[in-house]
Order: sequence, then structure tokens, then C-alpha cells
Amino acid sequence: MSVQEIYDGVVEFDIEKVVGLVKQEVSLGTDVSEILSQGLIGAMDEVGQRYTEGEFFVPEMLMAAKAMKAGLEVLKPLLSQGDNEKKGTIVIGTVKGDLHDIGKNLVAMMMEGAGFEVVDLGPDVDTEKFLATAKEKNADIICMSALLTTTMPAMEVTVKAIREQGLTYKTMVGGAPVSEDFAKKIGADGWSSDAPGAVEMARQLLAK
Ligand code: B1M
Repeated sequence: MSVQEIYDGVVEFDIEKVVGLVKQEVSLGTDVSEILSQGLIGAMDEVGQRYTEGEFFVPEMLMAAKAMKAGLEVLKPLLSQGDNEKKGTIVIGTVKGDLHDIGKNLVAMMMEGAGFEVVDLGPDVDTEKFLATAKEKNADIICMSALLTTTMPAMEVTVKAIREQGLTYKTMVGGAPVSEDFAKKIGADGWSSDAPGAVEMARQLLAK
């Protein structure tokens, strides 16, 4: 039951335990998606729950995030190996005012693994930065992540700017509070609830 122990390690902020167990599970051949969804991501949901219930505060969320990131680093080579044929260029970032970057990192790793060239702008990215980088890199898709309900409107600002400036970049949005309805409402071209779905959506957008 080591995947459960990975989950426990994140909730206990135990970086060494998480890294050791993720390495162990990988060497045992455990499915990477199981380590991710049931271990690392599942644990972050519990951390969020404990924060909502007043049991955890920001420092605890941060320590859990560090443990999760350490586990994710072990998986990175597995998530980003794969198709070498370049599928297109993606500029990705977490929107302005939002510092949550774990889900965005996961999407970026899986996009890389699927053969996209990925330019990762990190967290707290404004419209100007998204557009300037997309122009510089001749991007196909601008991918935006948001984890706060208060930062979701920043996605619409970028989508609008692309339309108003007559630019042709496709846009994709995602992150825990972002729904398909919201994506449609703001006029984004694509949405996904998770990283593998984001890869599939990017493929579909570029096939059009
Ligand atoms: Co924050 N935080 N946080 N936090 N935090 C949440 C998001 C929250 C839901 C916790 C809660 O209340 N239960 C809540 C938001 C409430 C709301 O807006 N309704 C919250 C809050 C309130 C805050 C602060 C305001 C707290 C404060 O200061 N008082 C503050 C805001 C800071 C800021 O951004 N300006 C804050 C700070 C932080 C930390 C810095 C401590 C830390 C982030 C560290 C980091 O990322 N480097 C943190 C954390 C860790 C969380 C929780 C616990 C975990 C987030 C996470 O990493 N999940 C989170 C609770 C939760 O989500 N359950 C919470 C794992 C990750 C893999 O999932 O990012 O959803 P996620 O990504 C998924 C999908 O969403 C999707 O793919 C991934 C999985 O495959 N996806 C995409 C993501 N982006 C995509 C893009 C796509 C497609 C799919 O296409 C482009």
C-alpha cells in the first residue's frame, strides 16, 4: 500500500518519505498515473480540505506543496519522455495574481511528453507577457491555469485581447475552479479538468 503511504507523506509534509516512496513505486513498475492521482494529487485535495476546515493554514499548504513537488520531480522524466516529433508550440502559465503552479507544471510536463514544445512562464503571468511570448515563440496555443476564483477573470482578459488584436492563437484554460461552462462563456477554445485531458484537447485544437 505504498501509494497510500505517498499520500500520507504529502499530508505529513515529509519530503524524504515522498521522494523515497515514489522512487520505490516507480522501480516496482506501479502505474505512474496511479502514483499521481491516488498518491500525490489525492493528498493535495485532502490538504485543501483541511485548510477549508481550519486544521491547516498557509504554511502547511506550502509544506505539503513542497513535498508534492519533490514527488513530481521524480516522475518528471517519465511524464516528459515520449514522442519526439514536434506537435506545436505551447505557451503556458498561471494567470496574474495566482501563485499556484503545481497543476500547471503537471500539464506542462505532459505536454512535453506528448511532443509539444513548451514555454513555461511560471505563475503570476499577465496578458502582456502571454502575448509577447506567444509572438516571440510563434506559439500555437496559449494555456492558462487558475486555482483561485478571484483570478479566473484574468483568463477572459487574455482571451479578449487576442480577439481584439486579431491574433490567431488558440486558448486553453484549466485549474480546479475552472469549468467547461466558464471556458465557453469567456470564449476559450479549449478546457480540460486534468493534465492528460489537456494534452488531448491541445491535439484536437491543432488538428482543426
Ligand atoms: Co492555495 N488555495 N491559496 N495554496 N491551495 C486552494 C486553491 C484552495 C481551493 C484551498 C481551499 O480553500 N480549500 C483555495 C482557493 C479558494 C477559492 O479560490 N475558491 C486556496 C487559497 C484560498 C489560497 C490563498 C488565498 C490562501 C491565503 O493566502 N489566505 C493563497 C493564494 C496565493 C496566491 O495564489 N496569490 C494560497 C496559497 C497557496 C500556497 C502558496 C500555500 C500553495 C501553492 C503552492 C504552489 O502551487 N507552488 C497552495 C496550495 C498547495 C493549495 C491546494 C491545497 C492544492 C493545489 C494543488 O497544487 N493541487 C488547493 C486546494 C485544492 O486544490 N484541493 C489550494 C494539486 C494540483 C495537481 O491540482 O492545480 O487543480 P490542480 O491541477 C489539476 C487540474 O486542475 C488541471 O490539471 C491538474 C491535474 O491533472 N489543471 C489544468 C490545472 N491547470 C490546468 C490548465 C489546463 C488544463 C488543466 O489547461 C490550460
